[in-house]
Amino acid sequence: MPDTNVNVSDRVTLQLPPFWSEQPKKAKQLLKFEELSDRQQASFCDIFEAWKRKAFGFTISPTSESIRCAGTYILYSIPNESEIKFVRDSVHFNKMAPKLYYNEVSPPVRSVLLTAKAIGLELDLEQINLFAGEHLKPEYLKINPQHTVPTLDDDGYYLWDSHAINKYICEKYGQNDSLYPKDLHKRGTVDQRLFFNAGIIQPRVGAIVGPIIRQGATSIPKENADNLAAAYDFLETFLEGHEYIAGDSLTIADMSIIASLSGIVHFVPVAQNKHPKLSKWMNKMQQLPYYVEANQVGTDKLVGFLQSKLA
Ligand SMILES: N[C@@H](CCC(=O)N[C@@H](CS)C(=O)NCC(=O)O)C(=O)O
Repeated sequence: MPDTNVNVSDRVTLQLPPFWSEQPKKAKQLLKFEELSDRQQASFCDIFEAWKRKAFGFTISPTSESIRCAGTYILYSIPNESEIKFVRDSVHFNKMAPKLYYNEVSPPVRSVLLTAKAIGLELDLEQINLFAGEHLKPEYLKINPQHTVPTLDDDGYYLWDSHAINKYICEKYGQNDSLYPKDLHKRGTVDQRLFFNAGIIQPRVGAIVGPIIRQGATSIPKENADNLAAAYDFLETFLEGHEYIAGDSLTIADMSIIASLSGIVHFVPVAQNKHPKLSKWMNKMQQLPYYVEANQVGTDKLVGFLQSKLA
């Protein structure tokens, strides 16, 4: 951390580390974050964090990194080469939290909630009542003609499908690439697991849950349960020699797959003897500090609902 000298007032002055003098002289001129060198951007983020802590306490988010990535201009002036002045009014925190149309009962929604928590991204949550058909209203169809949740609204850019959203928010708002690695081989494996979730797990879970929710089914056909259990077998092999679904560290593949499985395993159990690695991984995921809020609450609602419908 560079030395910072923070005075909280409408204009906040911070001491700059010496290398800031590399900045071509633009005295008293307002600059855009994008105009800084990489080194200055990194330093600015540290300084900005310190300023936020002092000015607003620890809870404010999104992070300085996300402000940078959001392309929001942070205006400042350099009246001399050793200090920086923030113009508080020019930093619009509230405008910057992307909106997520969501319903926590939905597994793909919960995968996004998990990812957002992991990268410290605050989301402006807007509840969509699927049972009341709010996702079929014209205003929702306008932003997502596929009428699914989750849908992200990032300053007027609309994106749906949880896998696409998770990749997007990690790239744009993540502090580093740990959840969605830039290394091609690591990323390739994460993508493969995401497609496995989208192409194999989600449809197999949907084949069980859909008829219960939409067609009044009161039991789970054995064939559908077996199909899903076969996907558990694949996951068991993915975890061979690895702690996480796509390798040795937590990625968005873990978020997607835990959100898909956490509810349905109450009805199509993961067998401890047949799937020891999958069981262990699920237990580990439950230890994430934000797990209860981001995934457990919605899972419990889904499980309760399904239980009430099954004979
Ligand atoms: N592949 C999509 C699946 C999204 C999806 O099917 N969401 C369900 C809730 S779990 C939904 O919105 N269903 C309402 C509909 O399809 O009309 C994703 O990962 O986001």
